[in-house]
Amino acid sequence: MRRNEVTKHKGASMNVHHTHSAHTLPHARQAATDAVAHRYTVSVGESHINVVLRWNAKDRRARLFIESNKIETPSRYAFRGLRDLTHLDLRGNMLECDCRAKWLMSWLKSTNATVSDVLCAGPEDMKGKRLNDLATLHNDCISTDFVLHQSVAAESLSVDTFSYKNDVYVAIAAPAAESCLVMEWDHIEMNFRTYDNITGQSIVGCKSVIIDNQVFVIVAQLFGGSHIYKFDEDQSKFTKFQDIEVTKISKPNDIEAFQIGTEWFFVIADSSKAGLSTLYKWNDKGFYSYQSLHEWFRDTDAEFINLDGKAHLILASRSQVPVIYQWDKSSQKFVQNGEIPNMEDVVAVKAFYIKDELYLAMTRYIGDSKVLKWTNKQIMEIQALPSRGSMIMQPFTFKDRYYLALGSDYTFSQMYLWDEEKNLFEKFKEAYIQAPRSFTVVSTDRRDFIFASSFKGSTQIFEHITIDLSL
Ligand SMILES: [Ca+2]
Repeated sequence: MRRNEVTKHKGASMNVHHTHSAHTLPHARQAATDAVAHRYTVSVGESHINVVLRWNAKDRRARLFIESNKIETPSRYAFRGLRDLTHLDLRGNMLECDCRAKWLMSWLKSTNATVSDVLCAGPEDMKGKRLNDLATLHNDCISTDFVLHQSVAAESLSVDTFSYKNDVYVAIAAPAAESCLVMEWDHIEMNFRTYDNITGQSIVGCKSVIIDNQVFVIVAQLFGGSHIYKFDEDQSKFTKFQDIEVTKISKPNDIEAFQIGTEWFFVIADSSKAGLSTLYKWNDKGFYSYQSLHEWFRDTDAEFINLDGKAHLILASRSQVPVIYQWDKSSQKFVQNGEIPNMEDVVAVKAFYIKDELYLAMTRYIGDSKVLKWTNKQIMEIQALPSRGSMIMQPFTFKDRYYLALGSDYTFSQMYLWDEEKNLFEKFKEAYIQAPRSFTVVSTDRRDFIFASSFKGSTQIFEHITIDLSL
């Protein structure tokens, strides 16, 4: 009697009863086809599975019939070793077409065997579909997570990143350490390591700008004025490049750097009653104050948006709703041309795109932070997210997934994930960060990180990882 691969399962934990074998087939038929059939009942717990394997030695064809059982999730090793399988009948089973069936979907595409209809019995949204026809299962059965990669023992406010000559750097404003901590990605250790320390006094912001292949870091301080440092390649460190004229700045809260046409600018948002948010312009020798914006408004954040080729600037403030400026080409200045109504007391504003549509994330310390959609000169509220002591709500994208990190000074910070069907952000994960002030995305060596700054603890670096749910 010929043995075949199925009998190898005899040693497994399944209880196999060999109920019929070759000699039970009519002699005439066996002679004609030189085929043998093995019929098994495989008992797995309370269930019994009927298996018939027909093997034809002449043409080396194997036909496997496991139809009309209650198979829900066949093992990915089920057909391993059955190289000569030419027919597979899986009809009448109770197949669960969840991620565990992904291998079967792929196998159906690659096998040369003739396979019966493989109908899904579940989950609910898959009922009645032919697995043979499907190309993907549940977002390709990929899930994601954020895991702690590294902690930096420094309290921090802003975090900014730049790349220079194939290396990736991060500039962290660390007020307690009195420095802009410059870190570099170490391609060998796979960690961020300290590269340089730009020392200062009460540093609240470190913003990098690369102009004509030169790296500058704008260092905003509460006391002692603000300065610009330049990367000195010979010394492999940053050296002071210029002092910024700050007569109108008294409490810098944010720095935003951007280009309009070929010209470089940065704006400092000033959050004191006595200060003025100020626009600075690059003139090939340095940055010089160019335009005063928004007097007496305790500004919290500036955001630059290039909308249909037109430069816009949004300034959020403690004392009124956010205002929108547009760049006026003839006067070469920003001109106020609108505001965002019903949005008092915004502490941070971030613009982001989801599939070419422009959105704004408006952070509020207490009450609801808001997601707004900006279409054809109209700004509409899309979603309200409860804020508990929130200083930052940061949109970001990894691997075509859109996230929103909403910080909290009182409780866990929330990571939200964009739901493409609902067109809303859904809760995704919580992370505990003491007094988060910024979330900054850094990608290097095909790895994605998010730096969570902390005003009262260590700066935490989370890595975005993907998980294959079909395994
Ligand atoms: Ca900003």
